Amino acid sequence: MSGQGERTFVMIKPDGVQRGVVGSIISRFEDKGYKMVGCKMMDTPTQHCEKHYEEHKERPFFNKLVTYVCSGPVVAMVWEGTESIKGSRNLIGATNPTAATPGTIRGDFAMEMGRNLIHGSDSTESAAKEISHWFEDDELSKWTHHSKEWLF
Ligand code: RTP
Ligand code: MG
Repeated sequence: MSGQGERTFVMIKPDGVQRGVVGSIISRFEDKGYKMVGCKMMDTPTQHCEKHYEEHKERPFFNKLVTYVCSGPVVAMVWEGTESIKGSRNLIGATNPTAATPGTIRGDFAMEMGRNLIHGSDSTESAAKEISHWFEDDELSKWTHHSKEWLF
């Protein structure tokens, strides 16, 4: 943890980039009050993606998932704020967009499990692991709101 609150890893998957909703998704996180401390677009090497989703490697959907996430550039981000891990998962919504509540990102922007737009860390342990898997320390900013400690 650093700055105000905890850090979480969020990734806009290739369908989010292809559909041009990167800005809309980032706005949801800014509107919530979270602070972006890292952001980069990248073409994900297969091995890097497999490592990210290693907890699912025995699942039947694993290969399809990796192919999907490696099918185009993603936007990898780190967001900071009070209970940002849990809060981001709430903003993102249920894994299956059909079940995701309207008002959540998946509920508003997605239709299918295999195209569910966005990833968010699911625990303190996975956030720490994923942040260091996707970002070098010097890619994360320590910026602060100037003279606005009251601002969330
Ligand atoms: P994510 O890790 O991407 O944030 O998604 P999540 O926590 O909501 O869901 P998780 O269980 O970790 O699953 C990872 C991703 O795998 C795809 N998936 N497909 N039955 C299926 O076909 C299936 N189940 C999961 C989804 O893209 C999901 O986000
Ligand atoms: Mg997950």
